[in-house]
Amino acid sequence: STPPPVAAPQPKVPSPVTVVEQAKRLAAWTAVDRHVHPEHKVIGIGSGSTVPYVVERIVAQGKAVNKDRVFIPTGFQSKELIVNAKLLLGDVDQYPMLDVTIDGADEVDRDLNAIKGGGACHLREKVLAEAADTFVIVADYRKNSEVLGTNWTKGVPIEVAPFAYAKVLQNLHLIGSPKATLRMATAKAGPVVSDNGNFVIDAPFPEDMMRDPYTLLTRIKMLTGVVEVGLFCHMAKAAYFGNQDGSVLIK
Ligand code: ABF
Repeated sequence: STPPPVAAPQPKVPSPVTVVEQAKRLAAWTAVDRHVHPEHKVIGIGSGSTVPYVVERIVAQGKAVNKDRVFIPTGFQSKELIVNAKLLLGDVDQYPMLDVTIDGADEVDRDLNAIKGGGACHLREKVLAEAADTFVIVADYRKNSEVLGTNWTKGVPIEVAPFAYAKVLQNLHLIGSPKATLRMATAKAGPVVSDNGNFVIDAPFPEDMMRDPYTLLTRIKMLTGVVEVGLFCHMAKAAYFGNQDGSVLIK
């Protein structure tokens, strides 16, 4: 008797997670291909879940080019990434001038202003962004918007000196963020502590204030006790967003 027909293998329908991961990878690879050139010797590596794909693509450029480079991390996670990829680790106090920094973001607006700090690394991220000749953002399609605060609704991340947090919170309430709160790890574990030993406040502001992020940034930064604000204004040279359909949007 003839054996029953065997079903042909079906292409896997990608799960939403796979689509998002693929979008992150596309953005990261495209940004590395366009901005990390063989003559670049000091490279800033940001934080978050998109940045591993940046490192992956840099490693693919080969040992011959990478052996003469030094990589500066924005925090513990990126330090691990650099070390695990067997790339040379450096610090920004040794290398205060970077050729290029590539980092993720929580949201990017039409003028390339960004909210960063969802991972509580924005102080070091801002130092490396500012220190670089070229600062580039990589993200998936969910991070792209016209006005900050549209997709990222948790608020502006603000790193504060621990002993000043209550006063900063009070002042944030007064300047337009009545829902500003201290970021907690868990109720039991207490507040999130940054790599610099500081606390983080998340401060949502109304849309009219988010439409002028630079003015908002300067107002928040004036509050005593604020160490750094997760609003990156006029810093990025370009932003790359991986799309669901496999294309990349470049802003
Ligand atoms: C860092 O990682 C942060 O400033 C931002 O909070 C986050 C973005 O991460 P992901 O790539 O996981 O979206 O860059």
